[in-house]
Amino acid sequence: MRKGKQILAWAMVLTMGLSMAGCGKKDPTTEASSTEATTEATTEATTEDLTNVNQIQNGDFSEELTNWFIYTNGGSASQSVTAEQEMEIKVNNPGKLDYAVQPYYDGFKLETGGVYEFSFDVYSTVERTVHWRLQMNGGDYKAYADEIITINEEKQHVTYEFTMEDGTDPAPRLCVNMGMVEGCPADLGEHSVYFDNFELYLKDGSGIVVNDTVIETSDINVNQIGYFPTVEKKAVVRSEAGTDISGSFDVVNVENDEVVYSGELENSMINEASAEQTAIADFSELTTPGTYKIVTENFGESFPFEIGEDIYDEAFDSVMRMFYLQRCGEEITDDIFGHAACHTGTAIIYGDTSGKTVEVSSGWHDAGDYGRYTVAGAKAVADLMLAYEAYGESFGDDTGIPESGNGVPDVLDEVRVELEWMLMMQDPATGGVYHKITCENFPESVMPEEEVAQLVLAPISTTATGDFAATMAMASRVYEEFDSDFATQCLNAAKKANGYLEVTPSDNVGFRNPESIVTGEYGDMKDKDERFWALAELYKTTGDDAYLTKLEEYASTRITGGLGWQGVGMYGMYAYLSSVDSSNENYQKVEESFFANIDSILEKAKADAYSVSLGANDCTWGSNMSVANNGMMLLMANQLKANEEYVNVARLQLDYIMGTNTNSYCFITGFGTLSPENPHHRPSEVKGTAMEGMLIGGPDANLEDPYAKATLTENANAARYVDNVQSFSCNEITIYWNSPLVYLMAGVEAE
Ligand code: 9MR
Ligand code: ZN
Repeated sequence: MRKGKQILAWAMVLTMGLSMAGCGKKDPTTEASSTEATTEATTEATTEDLTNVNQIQNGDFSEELTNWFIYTNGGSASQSVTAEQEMEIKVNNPGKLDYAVQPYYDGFKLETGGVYEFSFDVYSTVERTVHWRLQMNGGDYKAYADEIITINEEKQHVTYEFTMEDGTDPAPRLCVNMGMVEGCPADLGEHSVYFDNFELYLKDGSGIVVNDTVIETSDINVNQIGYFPTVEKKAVVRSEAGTDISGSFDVVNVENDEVVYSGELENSMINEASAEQTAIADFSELTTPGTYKIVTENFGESFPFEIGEDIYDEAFDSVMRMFYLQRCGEEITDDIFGHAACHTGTAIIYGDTSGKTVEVSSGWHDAGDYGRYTVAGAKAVADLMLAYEAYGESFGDDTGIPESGNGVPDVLDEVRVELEWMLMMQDPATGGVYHKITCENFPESVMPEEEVAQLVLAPISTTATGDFAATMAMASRVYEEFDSDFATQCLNAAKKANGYLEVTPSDNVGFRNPESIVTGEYGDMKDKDERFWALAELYKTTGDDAYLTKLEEYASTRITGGLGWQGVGMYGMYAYLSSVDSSNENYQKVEESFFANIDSILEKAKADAYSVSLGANDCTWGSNMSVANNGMMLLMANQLKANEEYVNVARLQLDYIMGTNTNSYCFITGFGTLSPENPHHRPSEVKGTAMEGMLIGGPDANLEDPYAKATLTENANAARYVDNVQSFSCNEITIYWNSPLVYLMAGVEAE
């Protein structure tokens, strides 16, 4: 309700100082400014006078529920605005957790050293406690200011003054825990709580510490890990759009400071995706192994990099080991990330009333969360198996996983962990495959064995079933030489899944999260590409004409989609082109679509100063996966029709991932001079250090989390990246982002 409409009877005024619990983590804001553009935005915002501005927009509910939302975790409640313009939270079931019911508001900031006053009005139909919090929105959710208060039928005005002491947070969350909060009556039944006039004022900004700790980026970006001796080598020099970049550059040996190569900066242009002036320093002619940096007179110097033969070995092992560390259901051995077996309980089936429970152990945790999702897992195993099929010599049996030394390449031991889980995801009765197994909600920042809520199998989907059939058929081919019984089991499972697809037409809606399940949806309305892929792999493995007939039917239509968890058309086309006879009726058509995608990748890479194949406006959630996928597709194209250009541009995609990008980041944790330190990855959050060898999602032009929205709006598309734990849309990791990286790294090394 708008202020002034009603005189409130203030029941109590609470003003307290605040002691902030030290958390041992770095100041999130000092980590936030990864580019110059971000730094400027932060400084500008800091100097703005906020003292007379209520930072809680629509805190009076005059615009209904605009900006207000509700989160539930085991509780249930409804949120509405009354005729008196108050927010009513009708709690039907307070659940068990204190945050089982939690209305919230995002979109304000708290600056270090600022003195704030927070206030609101509240009353309730029953006497109970609630816990309001101004908290970090992610990570360990630490409270910057919070209080448990007792409320009842009498309206009270809550006021709280505090000094922000623990680092600026540009995107905190205001929320009220309304579940089973400490001090609540045990028999808390259905009731309503009414809120109004939320206000947050900066009372005194004189003590605000302007953030001067910025991330050290570079204006000369290179592959921070390095280059093979005889490949194309390019650094990208940048400056403000419209300025001139010219002159010479030197390559300096960092061990003795000697200039080993000099050249001229070329191709000064405005690079659309990063909205900056760029030029190229080409030092391909330098082939002598060593450690170097690029030095210029006007644009500073680059981070160091190596030229050599074995430069990627360590990173490759680490990127592979990530899968071991993501394993579920078994004890993990590692100095830092070791843990007890997790998710060992049985699962219930969503919607099943018989009380049946199912054993669904093993597999890999998907990402920064501990869900296991079929379409995501299928993409990951497909990439790894394709990498093994194409570049088997890159994979040894001695990488230090428990199965090392068993005579089977470690990559296949690792993939089998996921395949064994996938086999348990198949409904034995119908052959259909459950879409995912997760708890209803994402867990807090805990180690996996501490996520002990009930596991639920989400409904069967045709996309999961199609991907399952395709990858099981692939597995049957790949494992035949090592374990023919297992290969047969995989093939039978693939056939059974395909049988399910035959009797289950597409509904053009696909999987949707049931209301009670809020974990990753991996929605996909189109399953034609999955069906096509399944048939193509079944045909490739068996050579059975029964599959070919149906496969050709699909092939005669337009197949779209890349190498994603959603669009899988390129996997299908690759399987088709590598197994069907080229004299077949639709071969040429499939070949044309496959290579049209390849040409488009080449074209985009050519247009971008960093040679990245994303396209100026096509930087989405997990953009680094798209880059790795594109590199992988080029190498797949090279497998079909050898072409040096494909291999070269694939390598340039790896250069981008390893540092030749506008953000100056090597996007693989633990490698390069500047790499992400605050991934949205629960084990890394718990241990306070980033697990190594994980490919981070990367810039997302669509700003899909509150932290990204608060800090990156001013940035160009390609620069919409921040190394912050709260930014799950930029800074998470997944198994299916690492997997195309494995293919890409194995491929550029082998070719
Ligand atoms: O990688 C997924 C990305 O393409 C989607 O845009 C996004 C939102 O639906 O979800 C991503 O997948 C997340 C999944 O839903 C849950 N586990 C973490 C995944 C990576 O962020
Ligand atoms: Zn687990």
